[in-house]
Amino acid sequence: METRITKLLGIEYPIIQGGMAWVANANLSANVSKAGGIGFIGAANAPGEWVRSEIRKAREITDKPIGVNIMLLSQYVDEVVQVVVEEKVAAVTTGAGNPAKYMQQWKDAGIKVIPVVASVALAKMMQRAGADAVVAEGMESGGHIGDSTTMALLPQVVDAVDIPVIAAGGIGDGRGMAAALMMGAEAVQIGTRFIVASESTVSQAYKDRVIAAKDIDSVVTGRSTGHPVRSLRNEMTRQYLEMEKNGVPFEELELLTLGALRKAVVEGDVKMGTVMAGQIAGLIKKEQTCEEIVKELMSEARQVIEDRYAKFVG
Ligand code: TUI
Repeated sequence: METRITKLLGIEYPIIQGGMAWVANANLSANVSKAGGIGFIGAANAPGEWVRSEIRKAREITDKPIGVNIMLLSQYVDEVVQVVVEEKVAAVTTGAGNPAKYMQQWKDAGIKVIPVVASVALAKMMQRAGADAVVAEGMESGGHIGDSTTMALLPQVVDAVDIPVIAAGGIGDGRGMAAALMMGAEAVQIGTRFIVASESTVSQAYKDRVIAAKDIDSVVTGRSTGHPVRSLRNEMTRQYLEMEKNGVPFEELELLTLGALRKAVVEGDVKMGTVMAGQIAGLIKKEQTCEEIVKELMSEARQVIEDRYAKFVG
């Protein structure tokens, strides 16, 4: 399945792994790349040297292209920007902001730049700034989200820019992938399903919580702070939403979530930790290797495209 994205990145399948904070380390990302998609190490709030060390670990696992996702609100953003240039990673995705001021130095280093956007306005701005592609991410996604759904955002972004568009948010199987391709996406970004990959090193409790999730188990906290975050409902989100409803100040709300993602991912505290996951968690029923996930996405997508074509056209 060749698209402008597979050609841009030199990969076999149009599947990119979301650069999830604390989850997307060298082991996960390298194994997605090894399976023929492309993995992105999530730099999140980590220092530059951690990112460098993960890039090098990933390169010991695979010769295939590897990317880094840069979370633009990080206090270490400037050093991470520098590290990806020095290490000459294949591609960078960015989240939670506008990466325009870093774009030229990445392009000069031959790095493909793919900002994650949640609006048409930012997508157009990124095209003008020289982006190679954009990820259009709907609010079905886990973590920090925008306001539009993938179904509404994706075709609007596809119409607004000429560069290739990658669809994200709410895609967990080949049906979702096929639908995104039908709407003009040239690849999909998958996050939640890779959390439960065999090669994912998150706590077993975190994986179990994602696998147990029902369709309506995710909630959005932090709308009042301007940084809405989707995670699976638990005691922490119950307390947070209650405090938010009562107008508790931002600083106090922050205390509840400080270090809470680490608590869930590393320590397995899925009651008071933040269990970031997308709305598609309810669809995810078992742990599989990255290779099985990539292969299954591809075969299901091909199958439904063929079946629907036969049913409606052929
Ligand atoms: O960035 C993400 N997902 C994330 S980042 C993250 S770590 C974090 N945790 C708590 C608070 C904030 C961050 C966990 N998940 N996805 C990409 C994404 N970008 N979603 C939404 C946006 C976005 C939002 C506003 C991008 C740009 C923007 O405004 C740009 C501007 O400055 O105009």
